[in-house]
Amino acid sequence: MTNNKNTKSTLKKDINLDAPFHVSGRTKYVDDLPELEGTCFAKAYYSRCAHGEIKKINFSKAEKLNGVVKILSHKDVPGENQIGGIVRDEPLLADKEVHFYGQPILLIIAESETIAEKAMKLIEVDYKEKEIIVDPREAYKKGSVLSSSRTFKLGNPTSKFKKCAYVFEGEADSGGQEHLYLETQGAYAIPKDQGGLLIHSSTQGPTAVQKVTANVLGLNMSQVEINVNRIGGGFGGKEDQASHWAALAGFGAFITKRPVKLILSRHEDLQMTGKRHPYRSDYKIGLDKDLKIIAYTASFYQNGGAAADLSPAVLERTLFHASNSYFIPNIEVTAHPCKTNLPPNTAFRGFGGPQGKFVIEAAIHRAANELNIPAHNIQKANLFKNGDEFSFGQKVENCEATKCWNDLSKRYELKRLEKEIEHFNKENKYFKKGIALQPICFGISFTNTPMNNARALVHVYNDGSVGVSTGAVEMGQGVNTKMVQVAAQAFGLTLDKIRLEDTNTTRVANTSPTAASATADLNGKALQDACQQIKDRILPLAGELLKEKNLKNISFVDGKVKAKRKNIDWVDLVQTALLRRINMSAKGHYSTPRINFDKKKEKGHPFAYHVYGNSIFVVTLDCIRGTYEFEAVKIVHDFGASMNKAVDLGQIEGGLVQGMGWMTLEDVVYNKKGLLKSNTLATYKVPDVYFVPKEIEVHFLKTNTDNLAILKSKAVGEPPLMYGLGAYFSIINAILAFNPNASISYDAPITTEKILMTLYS
Ligand code: MTE
Ligand code: LUZ
Ligand code: MOS
Repeated sequence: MTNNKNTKSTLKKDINLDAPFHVSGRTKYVDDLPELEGTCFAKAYYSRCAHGEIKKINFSKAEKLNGVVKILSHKDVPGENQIGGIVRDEPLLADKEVHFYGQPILLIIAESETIAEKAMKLIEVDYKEKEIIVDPREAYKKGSVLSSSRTFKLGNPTSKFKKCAYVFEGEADSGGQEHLYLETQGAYAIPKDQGGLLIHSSTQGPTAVQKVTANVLGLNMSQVEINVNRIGGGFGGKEDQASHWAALAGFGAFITKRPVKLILSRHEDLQMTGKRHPYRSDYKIGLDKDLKIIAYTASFYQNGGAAADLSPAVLERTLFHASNSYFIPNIEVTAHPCKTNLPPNTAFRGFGGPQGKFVIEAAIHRAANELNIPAHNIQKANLFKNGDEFSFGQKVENCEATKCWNDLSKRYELKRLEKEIEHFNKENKYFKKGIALQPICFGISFTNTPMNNARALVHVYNDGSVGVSTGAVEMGQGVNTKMVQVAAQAFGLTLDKIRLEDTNTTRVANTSPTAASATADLNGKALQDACQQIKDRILPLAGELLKEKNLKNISFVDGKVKAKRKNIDWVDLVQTALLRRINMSAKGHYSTPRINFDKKKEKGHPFAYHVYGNSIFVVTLDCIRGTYEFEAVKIVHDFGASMNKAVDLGQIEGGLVQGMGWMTLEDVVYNKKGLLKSNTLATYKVPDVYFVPKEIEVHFLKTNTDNLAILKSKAVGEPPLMYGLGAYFSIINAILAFNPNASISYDAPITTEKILMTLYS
């Protein structure tokens, strides 16, 4: 996988070890696994009704089709017909009722995918339709919720509004977003002897898959092995929702005793799986005459879809990030998880954070527009400083918000840029430029404290090479490269000596999903622990061989083990150690220190640290056609001490563009019947090479603070997505330059149609 001749020549620090394999098509995904003899192919037959009672199912014709091996329903589930994680509210296969268009009802197992597809067309299901709800506000009004509402509060906003010089209130809505991982959901389940099961799954959460599969099959978790080589993107969509397909494949294999492969087509994946949660929200913001935000309240109506999935956790993060980068002394934010008849919405890069931030940014923009000042004057006046308090009680520490802001505005000459834009807008009637600044502040750690732990298994082999297993799943974010770097650094070896193994539940158990941007921190620190244990075991031997009494003087560098005067080859030390019967394998463990959260009080210190940054967006809008071009996005980002600039820069660029897409192009549209209308890439627009800003400049902020990040290299996966909000506000500002009286409705995405309507509103 990673240690291959082709990567040996490029053993620089700042590379992604996977890149040569990706670009030459040699990377293997689940569907690329060679098929074992006797492999069957499965398809899930899904509901064509968004809410209803199942009156009759007829699959007798399908069952008789030549090549159909078996058709299974909920009645055949040997264990519990239940896959819900946080709330037990989602069946593996629907029984009496269906709750969304796309919900699996039957599992068809056939000799080929084509036969399974043919069988699908012969199945008839009669439904008695019930009322369909697709809007979260309507759901909330009708008492249709997934779990309880939550409120975070600091100070007393209600009493403070009266004292504010300016108070504004309104609504702000943001839309869903399709993950569009390149590899669709899928799994390949293989029966093992003694009733065991091996499942190759495209998942971010191998342990979640193992748990769900064992539960539906009535097996012990120890009988179910999950293997993940890597996945072709997840973006949160496979944190929880890969389990459904793996459990179905496992179900098929368990019943037929044959290997079963289930891979969703793109169309099925789009219709059947959940997406980013759309939110509808109300806000009220109060400022004093110096533009300090004195009070803020917001209510969030989260469109959770038909089952809880990760919605309660996503909801929580919306509250954790409801004030973005700003200190608000009086704040009260409430979020409602609403149950609708859409596919269960799920984790998506940012995990509710972007939705929370959109509302405070809309509130600030609204205030700025009414006061006829740039929004960045308000943003800047309220940035977090050390010692401030978050609404949930954590104190602000090692805050880089102002540093990022000042560095950005100086480095990219904000004042000059504003003047240029003003000038351009005076000179041009039908082309207008808009500028927006977008700071970010994102908390690193699973907000559910117990999830912040990881383990790693390290073997040092006789030839001095090293095998590493962790709970981390590589999904394009470069975590494998980072793990290789950590092990190489610990032993003083070159990267080619380290092999990163598949992620497998029999080598590393009870793992948290690869999520919350914390994977490199958690697994990397567990890996460091394992390496240190091995080093501690061989240090006395090294001391003996090097004739060095003070073991602190011994270091592991450049393939050597060095003391002051003498050194030996790493390989020689390893071989001697093995002859002396020293254990050269170790299991490392890490659990994040200090963090805690009390859900009763809604107070605590949930995050190991925060990541900060700031960005400038400049867009040029064609006010006749409603089209636009992003001229430049410039960023100053707090990476801590980046351990791999290539990987980290890739995360910033990818996250940024994904966030911009969410705010502008990507419009997830369901009709009133719960059918997804934006169900192809012709009707669901995502950023392409023409959309990407002509210039993206990223400056690595110099910081030297201590933090809990791996090698002080801060988590980078999700934070940059939130820069994307700047795309929305820069377009709005260009619209306002054309029509200062335009009526702004703060409902993202701002598609070209909406731009035109707003320009002439
Ligand atoms: N980058 C790529 N290329 N593909 C992905 O699927 N997922 C994102 C981010 N970057 C993703 C990605 C999400 S949602 C998260 S939480 C982090 O990567 C997870 O990985 P990390 O914890 O190693 O940052
Ligand atoms: N998943 C999760 C996440 O279970 N808890 C989190 O806090 C989180 N944050 C971001 C992304 N996924
Ligand atoms: Mo990312 S939303 O934590 O998978």
